[in-house]
Amino acid sequence: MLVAANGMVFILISKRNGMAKINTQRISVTMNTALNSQMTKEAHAAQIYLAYGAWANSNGYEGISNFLFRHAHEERNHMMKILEYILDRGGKVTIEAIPAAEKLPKDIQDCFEKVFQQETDNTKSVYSVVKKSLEEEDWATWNFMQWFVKEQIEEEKLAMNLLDKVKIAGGDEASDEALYALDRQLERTPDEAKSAEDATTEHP
Ligand code: OFO
Repeated sequence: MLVAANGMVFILISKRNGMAKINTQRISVTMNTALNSQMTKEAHAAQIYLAYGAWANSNGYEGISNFLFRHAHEERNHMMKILEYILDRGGKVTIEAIPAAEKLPKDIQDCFEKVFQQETDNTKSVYSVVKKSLEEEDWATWNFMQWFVKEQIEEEKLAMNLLDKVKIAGGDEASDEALYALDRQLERTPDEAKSAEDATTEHP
C-alpha cells in the first residue's frame, strides 16, 4: 500500500490471478481514525445523556429526564451520520467500547453544568477533525464536518439555555416548587435550539 506523508492512501493497483484491484478508500488512514473516534465520542455523548436522564428520573424529575433521553437519541443519530460517512468514503468502521459517564450529577444545577461541559468538549473534538481535514485538503470531509460545526452552535446554545433556566429558578437555592415548574417546562422543550442563521427581525 502506498501511504503519503500526510496519511492519504494512494490508489493501489495490485495484480493477483491477473485481476487488477483498485483501492477505493477516499479518506486517509489518519482521517479514518479521527472520524471513527469522533463517531465513538458521539456514542459516548448518548451514553452520558442516558445516564443523566436515568439519574433525573430516579430523583423525581421526569420532564428533565424525558428531555435528556430525547437528547441521547439525537447523539446516536450524530454517531450514525459519521458511521455512514466513513462507509460512503470507502473507509473502515470500528465499533469500539463506549465508556460510562464519569460521574453522575449531584443536583440539577450540576447536571446542566455537566451537560454544558460535555458539549464544549465535543465542540473541541469536532474542531480538531475539521482542522485535520483542512491540513489534508480533504474538502469532502471538511464539507461534511460543517454540519457538525453548526450543530454544536445549537447544542451549546441549548446547554446555555438550561443553565439560564436553572439560574432563574434559583440555582443552588432553587425551591422545590421552582424545580417542579422547571421540570414541567423541560418536558415540552424542543431539543433543537433555534440558530442565529434562522433568525429574522420579525422572528428573532
Ligand atoms: Fe453530538 O452533539 Fe452534543 O455532543
